[in-house]
Amino acid sequence: MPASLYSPTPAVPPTGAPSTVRTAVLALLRELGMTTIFGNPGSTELPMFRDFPEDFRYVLGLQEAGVVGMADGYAQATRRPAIVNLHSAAGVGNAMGNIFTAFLNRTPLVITAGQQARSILPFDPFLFSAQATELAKPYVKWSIEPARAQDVPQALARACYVAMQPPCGPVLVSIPADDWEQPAEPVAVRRIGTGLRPDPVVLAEIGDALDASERPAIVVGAGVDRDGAWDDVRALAERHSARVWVAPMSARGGFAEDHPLFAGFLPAIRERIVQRLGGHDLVLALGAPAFSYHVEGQGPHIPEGARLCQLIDDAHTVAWTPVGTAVQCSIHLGVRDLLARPAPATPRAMPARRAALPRAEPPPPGERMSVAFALQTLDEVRDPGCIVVEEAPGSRPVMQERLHFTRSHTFFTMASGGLGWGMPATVGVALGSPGQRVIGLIGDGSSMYSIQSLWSAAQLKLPITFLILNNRRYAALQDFAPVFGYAPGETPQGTALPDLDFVALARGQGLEALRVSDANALAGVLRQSLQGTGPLLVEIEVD
Ligand SMILES: Cc1ncc(C[n+]2csc(CCOP(=O)(O)OP(=O)(O)O)c2C)c(N)n1
Ligand SMILES: [Mg+2]
Repeated sequence: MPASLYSPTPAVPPTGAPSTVRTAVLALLRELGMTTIFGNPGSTELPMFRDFPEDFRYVLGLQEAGVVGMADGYAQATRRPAIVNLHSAAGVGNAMGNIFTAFLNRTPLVITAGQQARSILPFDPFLFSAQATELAKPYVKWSIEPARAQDVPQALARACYVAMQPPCGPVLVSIPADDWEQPAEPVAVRRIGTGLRPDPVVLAEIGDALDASERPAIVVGAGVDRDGAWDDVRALAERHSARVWVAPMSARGGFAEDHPLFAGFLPAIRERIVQRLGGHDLVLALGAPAFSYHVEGQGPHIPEGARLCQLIDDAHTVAWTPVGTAVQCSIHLGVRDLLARPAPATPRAMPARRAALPRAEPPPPGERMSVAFALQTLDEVRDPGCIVVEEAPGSRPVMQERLHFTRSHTFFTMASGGLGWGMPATVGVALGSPGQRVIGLIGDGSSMYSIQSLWSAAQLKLPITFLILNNRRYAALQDFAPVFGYAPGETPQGTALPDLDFVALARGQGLEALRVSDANALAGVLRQSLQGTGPLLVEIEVD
């Protein structure tokens, strides 16, 4: 179940002091449990943080992409909304890629952006934001620059409730610098329901279709894990002997990969999805778009003769899904409703288990190890309870074969495809998961989009193992080249990444670091790197 977010206690200012925008906002955030503020400050934010209360924590990111990425990871790990503070148009601009990602991740983020003082706004002042509420659109669910200073606390409360309504996502409040000292009434925290029960008539149709199906498949998306529906989905799959696929580009796991019903991962290519789902007469998509495509495709979206049914919390996705029956709902509530129906009288036969993969071999002497070997080794040495945050696009298909996730809340990546999220998200997930080791599994190219996150990890002394898969290139783009008509062996421009020294980059930001090139040494290095209490970086030289 998602955490219940709101207590019905009114927020009150410190006794005796006049209530200002600042005291009302801080009291509101305190009541909402949002006392960790992710930010990168500028002059317009300095008034916000005067007399910063001791029970609040400011988490500094050295570039705004990292600030939002950290907040995203933290919100996902804690299952609560996170608050972000950015500096004016420049800060929001730097953050935009990860705001886009938070929008697609469905992460509830309340972003405050500093604005110049109201009295000088008519004169296009230095570091103002011309159209502050438009800047982050369309990747915020709601944005506002309140008409009056005294409306700021109320706007923040509303922003928080909007962020938490399914589908969750980022919202933005632009706050002029001179507002903070102005008088404002405290805002009482309200109790807000955030679950969506499915339309019972459509749910019954979907349940009937599932009961009538001879060979059902379930496709799980990030919505399953996000919504705390992992165990219910397993129960549903077992009841119906349904094979379970992970949706294309899913940002979270949704089903134990060692379960006999686990079927594998769907690629983001229409024809291949249809081919892999071939033989199923019903496809039940849970918390997943059906489907996310990465390249053009032709023909049907599902196998001929099959029916698509979908449970998803997003009305837009319901609307664009090209075929079948869909119902908007919270996944845990929808799946519970399916489970509340009587089980089929005669259980279906269990489908065949998927074949095991041959082991990846170490490289011949003098050659770099394969990603398959590196990730197989990681799979063998890490505790399955360890959390992995991944952003290594070219290695993703190999990871899906070699690194197995079997528990809820242990795998995070981004839904958007926008690089620069993984490094800071690793930091945010670790900050939001006390007592757990977090692995950041990041490509050499991806890590460089927000490499400053290493500094935040070092300052916060978080138990993170950054594993940089250094193949000295943008492999994903090189692998993709033939799809776009490149001749075999032709290398696309701008895809070679020579001379990056990740050990030096880490040490320069206060992190311990080491490089491993010897496949025989890898297991020992990894084992060691997963112990201890602080962060460290291991650069793995891969092919
Ligand atoms: C913000 C952003 N810029 C560029 C891209 C295009 N892109 C997709 S994958 C990729 C390469 C990533 O390289 P790396 O992290 O080294 O992983 P590898 O492909 O080598 O496994 C690039 C540049 C993107 N997805 N997002
Ligand atoms: Mg690379």
